[in-house]
Amino acid sequence: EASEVFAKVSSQAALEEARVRFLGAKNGAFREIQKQLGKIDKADKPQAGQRLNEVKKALAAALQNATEALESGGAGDDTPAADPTLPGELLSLGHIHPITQTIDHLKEIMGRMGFETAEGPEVEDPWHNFVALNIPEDHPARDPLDNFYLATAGATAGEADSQLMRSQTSTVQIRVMENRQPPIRIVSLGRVYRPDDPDATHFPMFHQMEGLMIDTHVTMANLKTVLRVFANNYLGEDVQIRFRPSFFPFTEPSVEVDFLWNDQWIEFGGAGMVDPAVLTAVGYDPEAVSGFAFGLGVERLCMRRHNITDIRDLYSGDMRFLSQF
Ligand code: FA5
Repeated sequence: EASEVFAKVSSQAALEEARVRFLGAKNGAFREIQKQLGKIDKADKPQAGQRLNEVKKALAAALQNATEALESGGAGDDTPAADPTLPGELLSLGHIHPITQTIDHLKEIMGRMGFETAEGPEVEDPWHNFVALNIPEDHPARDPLDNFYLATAGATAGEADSQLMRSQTSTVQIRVMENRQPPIRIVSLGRVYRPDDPDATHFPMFHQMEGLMIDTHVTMANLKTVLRVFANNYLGEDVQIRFRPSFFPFTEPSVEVDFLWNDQWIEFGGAGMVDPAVLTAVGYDPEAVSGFAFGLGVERLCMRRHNITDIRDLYSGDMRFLSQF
């Protein structure tokens, strides 16, 4: 009877009730039978004791089976394994990473100002990453310790035949100018790589938005206007930005651009007027055309807009963080 009842219970409470009824230490049915062992003839006792042990083992096994069946969701014989009337579980669909969303948004804003998008490879040669950008051989930016050079057979890191993960999207300026004639108005968004130690505002892989505009009368005033309109569109009308004099080998004059965030100036990009040496390197006439270029940190823009205070959160893969965007 006990085995039958154990096999049919459909809830923990019913199982516990049955356990107490049959196997309870005080008044369980099994205990009652055990008590009668004393009344049996001495000669029959060993056999009766053995039989009781067998029954006890069998009941323990039946109880164990019933417990497991309840835990695994199955229940007694007459209870269906699954309840078809319960609501289904929602499928959790993936969604677009905040940086990819930012890239789409930036392209859209720049597109409205007439900038089309251009692409370039992430594995580059020193010509596009340095030489054509007026970065001479002995410049510290080319140091193998400051770049991810590839271990290419037969090539020496930093030499003309070596390859590296691009350290800036300025490479795409060169690729576009090598293949097209002015007027040019492009942006290029993609990954860049530097062996920087990660902290709240640095990561060894990050994204830049490169901008390039070349025409007959492009001036610094155009550059400042485009960056200001961009910042107001993406970060809001009330964002404060400032331009600081700076130096890049491929622009002259050069500036760095900061936004104000929680009372601190944070640098979000570099920019300037394309250096005549660069225009010459790609076969343009610096007397006939001029232009500006800029390179902005996509993560820092995304962080400012969404109030993300640590860049590492973007790449932690933590769904609790990512699913907020
Ligand atoms: C450059 O990379 C220049 N190529 C920018 C440029 C383009 C200047 C065209 C003139 C003309 P810089 O190294 O300062 O400049 O990097 C630009 C931006 O990338 C920084 O302002 C910052 O926002 C972002 N950045 C740089 N290093 C990191 C990093 N490790 N992690 C996250 N963002 C970074």
